[in-house]
Order: sequence, then structure tokens, then C-alpha cells
Amino acid sequence: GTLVGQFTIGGMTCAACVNSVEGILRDLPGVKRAVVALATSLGEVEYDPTEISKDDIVNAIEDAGFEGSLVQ
Ligand code: 9UX
Repeated sequence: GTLVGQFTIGGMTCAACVNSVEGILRDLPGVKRAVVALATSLGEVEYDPTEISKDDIVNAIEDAGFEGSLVQ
């Protein structure tokens, strides 16, 4: 089954940042769904924990040049 993780994504300042982060998250193996909101700096990611971990998702956000952290 899949889990849903919530992440804060710091450093997004325009709508293109949101599209960029969503694209990066959606391209990760094991990610089924990713929605990112600019106003709240929050991202919700549905993922298969047998394929990818929360830490992997945070690291992908960081590798893209944003500040990622886990909410839950
Ligand atoms: Mo907008 Mo974001 O011009 O990395 S794309 S600030």
C-alpha cells in the first residue's frame, strides 16, 4: 500500500518553483502523487514505502535547491 507524507518546502517564491518541485517529486520512483502549495510551503506526497523513504523525499527536495523537512 501507499503512505502519505507531508513536507515543508522552503525557498519557493513563484509558481514555477511549485511546478518544478512537483515535477521532481512525481519523477521519483515510488511516488504516486505529489501536490505542492506555494502559500503554505507544504507538499503532500503519496508514496510506496517499499520503494522510497521519507528521508529520500526530503533529500530530493534539498538536491533541487529547496529546504525540505518532514512534517509527518
Ligand atoms: Mo520562479 Mo523558483 O522565477 O526556483 S522558478 S523563483
